[in-house]
Amino acid sequence: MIDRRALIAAALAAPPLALAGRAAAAPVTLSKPCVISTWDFGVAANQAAWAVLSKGGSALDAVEAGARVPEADLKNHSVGRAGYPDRDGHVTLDASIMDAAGNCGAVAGLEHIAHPISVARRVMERTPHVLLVGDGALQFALEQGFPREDLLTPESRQAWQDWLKTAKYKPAANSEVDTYGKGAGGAANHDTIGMLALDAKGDLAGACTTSGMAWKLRGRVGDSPIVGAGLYVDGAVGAATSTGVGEEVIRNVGSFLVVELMRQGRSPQEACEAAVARILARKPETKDLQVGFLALNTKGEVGAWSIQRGFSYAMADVGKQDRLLPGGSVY
Ligand code: SD4
Repeated sequence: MIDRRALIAAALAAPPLALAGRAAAAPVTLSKPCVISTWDFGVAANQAAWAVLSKGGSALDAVEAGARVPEADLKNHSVGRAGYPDRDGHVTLDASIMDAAGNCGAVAGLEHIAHPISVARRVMERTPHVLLVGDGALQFALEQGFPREDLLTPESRQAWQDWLKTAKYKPAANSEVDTYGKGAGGAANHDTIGMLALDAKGDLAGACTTSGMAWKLRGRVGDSPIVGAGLYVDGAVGAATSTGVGEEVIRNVGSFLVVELMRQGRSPQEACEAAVARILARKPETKDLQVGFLALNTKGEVGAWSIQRGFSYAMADVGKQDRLLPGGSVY
């Protein structure tokens, strides 16, 4: 007799035919050291990370240096300064950082500090904790000497005021690309940079930083500062990061899932595809949203896959430092 539980388990494990997806770019293997990042603005971030890696620097230093680039970029309305605010006009930032040994630090709902990734690193290195939130994260950052600044630029304020006219909240897929470099009035309401690096010594590290969903409810925290959701690194296996609607990633502990699938023998590409399939299988409505995963293993093999077309990722190694590729997607 057929084991019903085994059948259900098999159905959940394998994506239905309809989810077979568009062809991914041919799997890429980078040489050590290397760095990969989400979205078009990952190219500039990778170049800063490459400056560290190419001199023999650590993956951890590289991802921090790289993540600081979009955090400071006024054209980027989804990371750091100039990020779009929450529903009430507050720019609140989420970030996490993790190394090969499992050390990690994160901040969530941090206001007034332009480089949350560096505050996350201080949480990792100078406190016994992993995650600081809100006013406590701000207090810690100020104590650590980070300057207090107003991060809401005139363009982002204008975009928020335009949004207030209708105040409809609906995450838009791929806003990271659509609104990059655009001024007020963009429909963007999510964005993130996730970066994964492998250094010359063979150590992995990752960083993830975002202003989260634009126009979010005050207090909303996405996947980016949640270790295991927006970012996960296991030095013996690989690293993964995510972008898109964080709620769906948190529900499925997405980056941890990708790393665990790699641990079980899947390639980074297969692991990203399986994690997206899991999200869709558990909640079919997510087909109208965007979630993307990026993964890198200890051999330098890369994976990238998303629900919707339009996800892009950037790569740098000794061969070329400004590669930008389309990620494969289910739809
Ligand atoms: C969040 N995952 O806060 C982030 C947003 C994002 O591309 O990645 N946008 O849910």
